[in-house]
Amino acid sequence: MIDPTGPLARALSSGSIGQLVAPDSPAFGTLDAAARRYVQPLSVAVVGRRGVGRDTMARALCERFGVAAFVAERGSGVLAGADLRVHVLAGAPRGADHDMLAASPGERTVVVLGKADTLSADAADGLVRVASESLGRPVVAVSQLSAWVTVSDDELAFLRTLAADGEAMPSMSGHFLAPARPQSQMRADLIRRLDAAGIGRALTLLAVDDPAAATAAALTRYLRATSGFDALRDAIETCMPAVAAHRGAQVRASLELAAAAGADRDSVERLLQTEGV
Ligand SMILES: Nc1nc2c(ncn2[C@@H]2O[C@H](COP(=O)(O)OP(=O)(O)OP(=O)(O)O)[C@@H](O)[C@H]2O)c(=O)[nH]1
Ligand SMILES: [Mg+2]
Repeated sequence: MIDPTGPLARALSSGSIGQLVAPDSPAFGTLDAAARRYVQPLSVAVVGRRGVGRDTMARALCERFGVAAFVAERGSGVLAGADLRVHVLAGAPRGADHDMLAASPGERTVVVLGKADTLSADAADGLVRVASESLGRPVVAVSQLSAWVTVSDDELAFLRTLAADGEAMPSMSGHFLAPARPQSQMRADLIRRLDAAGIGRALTLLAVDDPAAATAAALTRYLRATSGFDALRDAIETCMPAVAAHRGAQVRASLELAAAAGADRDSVERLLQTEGV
């Protein structure tokens, strides 16, 4: 670990190593690049099997937490550079999930059961238990779609008319979208943005005049608050010491590389010795 009170830590956290080595030092470029990487926002690689909601998850992580999240395919180069991995499951773990997680840095990986809004609370709890026992690690149930949804006034007004007509979400989305139904564009947009699960929950709230659906803003808040993203934030926080250690190790590797190449070796070796890098 880098001594958090030392000049190297201070230089890294300001993103500038100008106080540590002279600007004309041959090591300046390497160290400067390392310092810039050190202060970049958290980078999160979203991984998992096809169709589990990876793109939606990457977008949700960006929108909710302001991190740089992206989908990484198995074995891709960008995977190795990420600070953190979010592994998305859409049910009990399969062989491919076990394989991917076995090759994943355990302390910097968070496993989530995605699309939890499509499950009853009991079914989600049951799957979380099965998955975490099978993987031997915690699993957080989330809805990556609800996490960053915004319901508009028009959408709520439309949902209200459906609820007033006693329309519930049919078990098949196709029936909701049948050509004979009015407002086909609105219906298609709602399916895409809230999914059948979100529409169903909204209609259930509206049918009993629940204050959670009193306004579009209230319904937006309700869907986001029940997305499991607060628990996901906690799980990500738990990984932060390991992320800091990993970033520190990357800085050390750059310093060692610079010293080995003979670039301002004295200054670099002094940093390596005195900073506990
Ligand atoms: N109900 C619900 N649907 C979701 C959620 N997340 C994603 N989806 C839906 O699942 C489908 C696939 O989502 P994507 O984010 O494209 O999944 P992906 O893993 O990137 O898929 P591929 O790139 O095709 O492998 C889309 O129709 C999403 O709207 C969720 O949290 N809840
Ligand atoms: Mg995708």
